[in-house]
Amino acid sequence: MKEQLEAIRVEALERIAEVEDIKTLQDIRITYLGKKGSLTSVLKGMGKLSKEERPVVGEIANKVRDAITTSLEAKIEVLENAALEKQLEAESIDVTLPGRPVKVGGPHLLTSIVEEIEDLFIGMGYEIKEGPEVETDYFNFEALNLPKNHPARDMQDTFYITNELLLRTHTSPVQARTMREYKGIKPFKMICPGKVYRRDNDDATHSHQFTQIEGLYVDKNVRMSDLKGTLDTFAKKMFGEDRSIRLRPSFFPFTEPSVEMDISCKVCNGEGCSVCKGTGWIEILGGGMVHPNVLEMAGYDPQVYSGFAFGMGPERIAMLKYGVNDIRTFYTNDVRFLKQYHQA
Ligand code: 2NL
Repeated sequence: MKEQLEAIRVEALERIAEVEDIKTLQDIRITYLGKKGSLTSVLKGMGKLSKEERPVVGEIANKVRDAITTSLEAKIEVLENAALEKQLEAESIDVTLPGRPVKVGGPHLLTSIVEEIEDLFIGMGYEIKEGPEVETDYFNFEALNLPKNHPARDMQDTFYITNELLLRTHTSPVQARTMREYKGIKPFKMICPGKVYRRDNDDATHSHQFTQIEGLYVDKNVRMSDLKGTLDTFAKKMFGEDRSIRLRPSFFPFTEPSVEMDISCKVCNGEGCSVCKGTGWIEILGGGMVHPNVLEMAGYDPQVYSGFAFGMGPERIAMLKYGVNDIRTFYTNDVRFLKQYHQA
């Protein structure tokens, strides 16, 4: 039996030494140490030995088992290390290779312009307000001093959904809602950017959907000179400190008096050129003092409060600032157009 055990030891260690893969190593463990393994079956025959021989053979058997186990574990470590080395080798990367370019998107030109205008007015203490694009007849017209059958309603051809519901034709209803929210007592400054809709045939200067930004300041003692100063600051920040503005009388149903603002043409500096059509001035926006009827309908006492309001088209601003000559390019989204205006 001692010879048998010794033979197992020699054979097992030899095979372990030769083995090249972990799977075969597991098989070897089972062959010798498993439940039906050769060492195990030798040990099972120990019952037949004499009392004196048993502990001697038992000790040898334990040593053989320990030797095989130790050898197996050492070999497993060797093989595992080798496998890891091989994997690291296979997965190595060349960090000196140039990277693949990643395509980065950016804001749409109109988004950039709207955000620039927002930042500018936030800097002057204005809050940004938004409202629904599907509006009621009341907030879109009635509350803005445009009662039913008012001739000025014909000026804006409207997309009606029902008799009372429509796609807003301007962002003014957001302002009417804000005045109501502030219950005729709170002074405030706000601007409201957003999409508006008009029934129109699209061409280079008209679109049935476009964006508008309106501003409103309501407080005690708000005056025309406040409007002029605010718009002057806006024009200079937006188009350059060397621009000047002028106000011309105009008409809007929701303001009285109403004005239109021009900036001096930056192409000819007021001399007159094709961009300003020889006048030296370019029309930018409209505004005025909030009509007392509008204040009153919103709950502000026109004897105590006054306000100014203005409205502009970001498309027009962007077209003037960047020399875009067709409003439709904002919506057809040709990437060759859009790409030119990514400020990374
Ligand atoms: C333009 C002119 C304007 C307003 C908008 C307004 C709003 C309220 C009260 C009074 Cl709630 N006015 N908005 C006033 C004057 C002109 O827009 O040319 N927009 C593109």
